[in-house]
Amino acid sequence: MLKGIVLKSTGSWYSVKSEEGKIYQCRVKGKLRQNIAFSTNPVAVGDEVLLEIEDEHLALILEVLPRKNYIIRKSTNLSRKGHIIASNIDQALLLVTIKKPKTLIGFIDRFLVSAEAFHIPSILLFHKTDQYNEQEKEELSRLIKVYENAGYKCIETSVVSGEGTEELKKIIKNKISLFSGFSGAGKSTLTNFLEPELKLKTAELSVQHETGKHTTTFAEMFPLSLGGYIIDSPGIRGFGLIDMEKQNLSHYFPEMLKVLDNCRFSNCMHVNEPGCAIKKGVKENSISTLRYQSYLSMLNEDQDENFRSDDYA
Ligand SMILES: Nc1nc2c(ncn2[C@@H]2O[C@H](COP(=O)(O)OP(=O)(O)OP(=O)(O)O)[C@@H](O)[C@H]2O)c(=O)[nH]1
Ligand SMILES: [Mg+2]
Ligand SMILES: [Zn+2]
Repeated sequence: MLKGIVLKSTGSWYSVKSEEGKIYQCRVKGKLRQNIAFSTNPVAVGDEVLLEIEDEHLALILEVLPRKNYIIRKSTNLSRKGHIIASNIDQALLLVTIKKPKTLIGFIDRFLVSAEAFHIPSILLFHKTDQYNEQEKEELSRLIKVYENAGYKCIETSVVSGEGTEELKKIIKNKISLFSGFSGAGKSTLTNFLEPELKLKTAELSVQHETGKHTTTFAEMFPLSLGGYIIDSPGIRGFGLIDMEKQNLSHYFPEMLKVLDNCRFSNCMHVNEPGCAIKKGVKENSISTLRYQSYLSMLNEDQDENFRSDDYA
């Protein structure tokens, strides 16, 4: 039996690169489907799989090997199941733009919380820096401070000016990195910039709404000439958290995790309790109000609502 890694999934067909470096078009053996109950996709990009070779180009996926980690989001607001965006990744690179499109704070924080929960390091790419005027640049600086203060690495990038792209190359070299973010944030453009041969499809934003057109429809993993892989993925609109213990939510905010041992009550939810170290941090500005508000909104939403809350509709 041959081992391989899933490069692309289009629903029922998968492109898998075998250990020997050959690409096979694969289907899943029927039985596999019931094995993973919580996800709507039994096989995700980045999965390590066992193959049964059928001919030179075709194979069957017999088994998905245990995942080191994965990024999952709820498929619909009514579902308890989630869609695995990618697995076995070294880092998630989240593209953030404050206009064209406007990335919502609630989305950024839900994404980061989800990545923390699965121990995936996240880096924020504040992209399209060439498009901002002075006032927007100030707004951007304030936002960057919020996330640096929370403990995240932040890089300002642009494919127009080239800003940050050398630093980005150093970060992605020899790693498996997932590009995520709103539709139109520039994930495919940035992937093309890093690997021009790919010529991935990109599209201008819709003029009326300044939102993306969901150009990329399937996640796909691309080898980089400088070593490592990029996973380009479809733009996300809302990010629903999968079954998370509310009691543990603050553990997934690194700046809160650092101080929560100092709360007077060990079961403090950091809302109304006296002697709360997190609320003290917010008051003293060592914890950002924006982040704390995100925390509260995630805490108060029921699981079904939070898929919708970031939707543009
Ligand atoms: N000004 C500017 N525009 C950029 C930059 N990067 C990407 N864009 C533009 O942003 C638009 C959307 O880019 P895409 O790469 O298609 O965005 P995407 O994130 O892949 O979108 P989906 O596939 O829909 O999720 C295109 O018109 C790009 O030319 C940048 O650094 N600066
Ligand atoms: Mg795209
Ligand atoms: Zn507290």
